Amino acid sequence: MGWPRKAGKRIWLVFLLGTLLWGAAEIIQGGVGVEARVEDRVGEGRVQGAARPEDSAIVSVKKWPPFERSLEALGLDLLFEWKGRIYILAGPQDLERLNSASIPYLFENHRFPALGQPQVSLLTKINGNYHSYKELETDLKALQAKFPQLARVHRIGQSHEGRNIYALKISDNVSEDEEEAEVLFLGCHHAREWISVEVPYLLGKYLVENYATDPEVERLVNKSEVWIVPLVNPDGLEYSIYFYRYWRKNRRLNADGSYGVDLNRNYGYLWGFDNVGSSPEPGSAVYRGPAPFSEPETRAIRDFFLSKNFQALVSYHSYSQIILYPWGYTTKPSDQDSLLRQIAAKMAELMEPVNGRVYGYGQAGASLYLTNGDTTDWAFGVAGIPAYTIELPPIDQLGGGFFNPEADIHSIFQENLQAALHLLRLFAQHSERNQTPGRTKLLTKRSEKSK
Ligand code: 0X9
Ligand code: CA
Ligand code: ZN
Repeated sequence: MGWPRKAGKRIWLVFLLGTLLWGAAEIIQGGVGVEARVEDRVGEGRVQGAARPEDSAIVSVKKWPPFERSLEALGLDLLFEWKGRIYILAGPQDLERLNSASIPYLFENHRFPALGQPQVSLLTKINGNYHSYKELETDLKALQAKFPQLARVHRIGQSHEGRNIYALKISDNVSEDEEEAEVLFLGCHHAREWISVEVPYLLGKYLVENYATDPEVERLVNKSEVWIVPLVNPDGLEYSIYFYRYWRKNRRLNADGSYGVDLNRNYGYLWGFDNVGSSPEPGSAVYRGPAPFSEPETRAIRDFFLSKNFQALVSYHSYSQIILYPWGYTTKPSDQDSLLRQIAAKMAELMEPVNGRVYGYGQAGASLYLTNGDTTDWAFGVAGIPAYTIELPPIDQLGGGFFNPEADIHSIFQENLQAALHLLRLFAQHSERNQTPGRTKLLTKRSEKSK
């Protein structure tokens, strides 16, 4: 969940910014007063899942191997390492866990006074230029209205709280299902990763707006069906905007009174493989849910995916500035490792000259940390297609973590556009060469192989 790679002095600035947003969220929240107070959630002597900013603390634990090993099992929200300590965003339930694991910690809230530059234009609206659910809905429908031949909005499901999950289709003859390469781009499994809504949305906008003037865009749009689901977790995003900026999961009310399932641990391939890559504890930031595909949001993606014949998938997240591919559940490479690596390397190579940002790449389970039940292991596991998690900038917490300045949205999109165009070229070309409809046999399907 965004583990740092280096430390430096910018730590202060970053945290000041975070605290500022935090403060703003509290103000809004005070005015709205929807969420239960913490006392309401302490039932029968049990502290329930933290949800509001004032319920959480930043604590630090000494970076010491035995502590690190115990921490791994707790599924806490690790923020960064600094001067030999690990900083953690912890709610009351998390503090209980640290207590029962006998891990000593220090409260660090005093280190981060609210100063510094806002990263979104808080004076106009709290999410600045980032899309809220409603703003995205409006903008998607506007794209369809402006480019009726090329863009169409589909509703592929609903969230727990009844918000629509939209898929934007971009293609020539968009109302017809043609024999063209299908590629899927997903955004915002995780609520606080706001930039991951913007990148896929802007990709769709770019393709339709440049269709008439850019012959390559025209060719790619004609030869493929690009599907974009910019907001997989609408309830979580709204919660992150209006209540608690650091929210990650969806908004399921769990049996123990805590909230949220980590949608990127709820997919059905090797779901719950172990308790390192996901957690069985409802209050955990990486809670996998009660069953594979227990969540309406992941079911929407599953059913939509299975109704099509996708040849590649990208799921945008933040942060770490790295391109990841399966497997995530193990450090062992897949049988397609060299091909997955080669495509990732090419994407990173095309991205770098745009703004000078260097994206790392590698197998997810070996590069970042283990996960199970994530989107890309599932897509690769069941359909054998190249599936990438692109962790958008910055590289680390010190570079801003989940809080990308509005001014960076455009440049982050521009570099990611090059990676997306590369994938489209690869598959649009492939289906041209094959002249065969449906899935190209770029990768061998697992189901077709002898076990
Ligand atoms: O933990 C995640 O779900 C992703 N990182 S994030 O900080 N955006 O939460 C990483 C998923 C990478 N995929 C695998 N490791 N399988
Ligand atoms: Ca078409
Ligand atoms: Zn994420």
